Amino acid sequence: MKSNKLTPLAAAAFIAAVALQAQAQDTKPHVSPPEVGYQAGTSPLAHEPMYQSNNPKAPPMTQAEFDKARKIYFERCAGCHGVLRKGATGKPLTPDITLEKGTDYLKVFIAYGSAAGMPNWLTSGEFDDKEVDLMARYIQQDPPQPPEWGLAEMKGTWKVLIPPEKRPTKKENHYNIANIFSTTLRDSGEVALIDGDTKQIINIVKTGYAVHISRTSASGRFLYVIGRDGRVNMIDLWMPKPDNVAEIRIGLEARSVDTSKYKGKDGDFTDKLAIAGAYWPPQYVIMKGDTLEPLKIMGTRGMTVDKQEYHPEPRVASIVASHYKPEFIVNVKETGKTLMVDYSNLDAIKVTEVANARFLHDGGWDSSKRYFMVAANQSNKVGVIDAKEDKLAALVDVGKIPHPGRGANFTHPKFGPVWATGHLGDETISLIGTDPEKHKGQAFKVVQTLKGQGGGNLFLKSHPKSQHLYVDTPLNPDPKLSQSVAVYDIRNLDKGFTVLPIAEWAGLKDGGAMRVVQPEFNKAGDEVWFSVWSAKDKQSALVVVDDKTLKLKAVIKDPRLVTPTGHFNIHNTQHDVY
Ligand code: DHE
Repeated sequence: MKSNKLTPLAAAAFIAAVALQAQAQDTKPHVSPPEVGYQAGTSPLAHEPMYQSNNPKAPPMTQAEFDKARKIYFERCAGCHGVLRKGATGKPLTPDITLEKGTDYLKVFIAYGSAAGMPNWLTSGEFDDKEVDLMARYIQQDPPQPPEWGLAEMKGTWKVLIPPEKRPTKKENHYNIANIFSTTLRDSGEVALIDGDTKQIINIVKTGYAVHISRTSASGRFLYVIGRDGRVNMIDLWMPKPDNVAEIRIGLEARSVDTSKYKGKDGDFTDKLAIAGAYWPPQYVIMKGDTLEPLKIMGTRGMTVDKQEYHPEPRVASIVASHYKPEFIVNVKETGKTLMVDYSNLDAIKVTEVANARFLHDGGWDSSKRYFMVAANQSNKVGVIDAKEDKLAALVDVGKIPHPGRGANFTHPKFGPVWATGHLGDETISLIGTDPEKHKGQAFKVVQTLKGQGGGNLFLKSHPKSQHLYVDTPLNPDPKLSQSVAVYDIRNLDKGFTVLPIAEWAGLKDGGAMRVVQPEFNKAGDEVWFSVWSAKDKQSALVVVDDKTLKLKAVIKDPRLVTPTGHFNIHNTQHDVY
């Protein structure tokens, strides 16, 4: 943006700070630049009014300054430092710590960043001198708390657009529903429903702000989509033109949604319940599966798994529905706990709290669907949750900042069934054995580590009918890597990988960043879809690859495909095929 000068006092403090850092031997970055960029996304809380409390010890701020700083904080800082500044990926920034450091010292860190991963906001041109000063003063004030969001607020946003009795009684369209893709259009707050057979857009459906993921109901008829603003949309795929039938806002900021999938001796919960997890307030909500009526809200505030310290804002990360029991598996990020939530009696709800590891994020089932493999990303571990026994089967050390999405399952030629994760912080792919019966020696151990194109991986995928493993690297700073994917031949993993130039194949004239993100198979398992993700004002596309030949099969371009990122094939999402 502007000038990058510091006052002499601040410059002196900078030198002192660097010396102090070296002394503290904290010079090894523990957060990579791609990770910082990824975490430091805008929070919808930036637009929530919050109360300013006056701490007499903190440097003075006018209301206008405070409001401006608060907005910047929620746009740039909250993702790493937390809503209440108690620390997450970034360090805690509560007044007990910041007041002691003082404005000049804090300005240095904000301006120049730190070796531990704090971005250099001034020298990168993102902030000017005034903004650095503003933020240094702001983080010495008491953190303002966003409002709570209870049943009354939820009900105030709850809309049943088409009641269950007015919905189709049979499928009223000719689409092959099982092969529809729901593609996230991140910055337009929509999903594109795309016919996987014809590659035509069926409908663009309005959803929440910066929409995040889509999940399918157990029957495959309904699609549930969550926005970062906590809005859940329910889409009926039986309608002549599939569209929203219900919506609700379950919190002020959220990332995860799923639906009940258990059918067995303890009941048939097919399509009966939905669940969504919030970042703020820290809570999850169980809803009626057909209308999204909120039934039960459960808070996640509590003690951390390791130091057993109170955490005021443990965010709900991935949620999956168990196939073994009427349970949702809810992973809580900051406390590092996996909650096995028995939904069979919501009036006497039973939650088994499994100690896992801190900073739980994303994950997926192993091929038997008994073990849920979840990344504890800042702990560099994958926790293995046994959904049959409701316990932690293992904690596996993997590479730096594992980020599996839902991961990838395939049969290793030597070690049998494995589940794979890539990493944001390094170029490796860890293959973890998942068969404790026939391959006991390898079960829940890293059996092989593949070398990939580079760090900045977000997602990887395979399919039971495929011989390939696809690995993206959208957050790698090198455009060559962020715009292509690596493909491994599962039968010959030692051979290395083939690079597919996906963004180049898209043939975009004005594509900008063109980050290639999230491989997703079609129902038949013979083609793989990728998003070519550019900025909102640039052209994006979807690229479809033939899995057998690894050749380009189709490019889907349409002005309505704004910032496509994740995509979810109905059949594969319904049956947890990945
Ligand atoms: Fe995601 C899954 C959180 C940024 C695309 N993301 C998830 C899940 C969580 C999460 C907790 C697991 C949901 C589940 O399984 O129930 N994501 C976050 C963040 O907190 C983070 C780091 C920062 C933010 O501000 O949101 C973040 N995510 C991103 C992106 O920038 C991505 C690449 C693009 C986008 O659309 O926003 C992105 N996240 C995804 C996708 C999935 C996901 C596509 C689902 C993967 C799957 O295969 O299921």
